[in-house]
Amino acid sequence: MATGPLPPGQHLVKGWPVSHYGPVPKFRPDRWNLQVFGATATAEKYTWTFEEITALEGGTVVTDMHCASGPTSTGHEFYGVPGAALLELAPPAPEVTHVMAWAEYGYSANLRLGDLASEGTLLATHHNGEPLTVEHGFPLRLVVPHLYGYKGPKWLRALEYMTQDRRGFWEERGYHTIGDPWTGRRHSYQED
Ligand SMILES: Nc1nc2c(c(=O)[nH]1)N[C@H]1C(S)=C(S)[C@@H](COP(=O)(O)O)O[C@H]1N2
Ligand SMILES: [Mo]
Repeated sequence: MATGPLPPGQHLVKGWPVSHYGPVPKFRPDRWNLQVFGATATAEKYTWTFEEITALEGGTVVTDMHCASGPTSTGHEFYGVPGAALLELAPPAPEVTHVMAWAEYGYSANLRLGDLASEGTLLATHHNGEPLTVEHGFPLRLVVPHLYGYKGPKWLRALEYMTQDRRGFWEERGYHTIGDPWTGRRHSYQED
């Protein structure tokens, strides 16, 4: 069952389909880190190991997931570090308006700063009480419940603070720079 009504143009699918572009990366704990770079308040770059990420206080969110190609899957409870908590640990400069979320192999998604700060946005390590499977983004994925799925990079590796908007992977390929399923902001031609 959906946790709420479906956004316009979406259809419900069973289970949790795997959807991404390119291969599934291998997790190498010794080489893995999460970085925050770009326009941080102190101009320094932040780095966490996976161990350090999992030691941070986590939160949960229950959400449906809306792929911009139509399918909506349901019954997702994610656990992980709230985006808002990360913003406190690595404060952005006052001029920051947008964030680029970077994944392995150069996948990226741009967000408004408010999307990252939003209640519900998580850097997720767990799904329905289990560690994420590798197909769904283990060790870390971004979950932005109020936006389309392409705004949530699996295999997240970095957040780049930006002082203006810049398009990510799907946003450069015809998808909306905001990517809000509830307000008809799916395709780039719908941008005003
Ligand atoms: N690294 C990476 N993350 C990605 C993608 C991708 O191609 N690469 N696809 C996005 C899209 S379009 C969707 S709909 C969701 C799908 O997540 P799922 O496979 O866990 O259902 O992942 C998003 N995260
Ligand atoms: Mo998608």
